[in-house]
Amino acid sequence: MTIIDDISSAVLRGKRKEVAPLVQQALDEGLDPVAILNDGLVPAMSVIGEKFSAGEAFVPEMLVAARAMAAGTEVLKPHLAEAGAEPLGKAVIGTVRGDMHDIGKNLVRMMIESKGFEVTDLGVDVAPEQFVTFLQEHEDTDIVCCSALLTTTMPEIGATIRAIEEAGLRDRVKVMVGGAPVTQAFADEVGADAWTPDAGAAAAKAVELVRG
Ligand code: B1M
Repeated sequence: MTIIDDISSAVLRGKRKEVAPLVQQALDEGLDPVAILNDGLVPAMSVIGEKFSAGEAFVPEMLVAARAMAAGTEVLKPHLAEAGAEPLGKAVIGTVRGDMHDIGKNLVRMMIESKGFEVTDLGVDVAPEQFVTFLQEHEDTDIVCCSALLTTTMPEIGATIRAIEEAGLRDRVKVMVGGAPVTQAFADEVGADAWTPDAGAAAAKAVELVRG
């Protein structure tokens, strides 16, 4: 068993108190923070999701695994940030209305921050009007990021984009979308500027969007 396996196993078992020291140990051993994230923490959540689909795990197990993962990402956070990066732009992020999943959204936030963006996190269950109000109050926002994890909440991405259009703000901002069920085809359908499959790609795309 490698330390990466130990990290995955601890997340899967929902052992929050084991995860943080293991992640710290992996960092101390010189492992790449992005590898710890992508090879240790993230795959464990996929396994718990498959187990949930198969009826072998239930909401409480998903919840404790999510908390364990959050303990690990907290330790990683400062290491994912590039020291001294110049502010590149401003973004606002949220998980759409009706959706409480925030792990992926938090990773996207962290990775975009690590590129030097100032990111305001509106949290989960964010209504289209909340995004609009934020944009009205923060005219210098460059990018709106919407995350959705449920097929039932994906349409809220479209509703958010429509609300931004109706408020006359659409030409002022770029809209990025993502989350497990969200696809490029869906992004095209709802008129988003960009879809990316993961947090790393989202950060790279954010840079590309502000650099034009
Ligand atoms: Co939920 N859940 N869940 N859940 N949950 C899923 C999403 C599900 C696929 C599980 C399954 O059935 N296999 C399923 C959805 C099915 C569907 O819609 N077709 C599901 C369900 C059904 C539910 C409930 C309805 C269960 C119930 O109550 N009966 C319920 C809904 C609650 C609600 O939101 N209203 C529910 C609740 C929960 C918990 C609260 C227990 C917990 C969330 C805790 C939390 O987030 N704080 C939870 C969890 C943990 C999961 C799974 C297991 C893991 C999600 C996760 O964190 N993945 C998930 C199964 C799965 O995804 N395999 C599941 C790890 C994370 C790093 O990945 O979020 O995909 P992800 O983010 C990625 C990319 O998608 C992307 O980058 C991230 C990192 O690289 N990305 C973006 C995300 N946002 C992006 C935005 C971008 C770009 C990329 O641009 C802006």
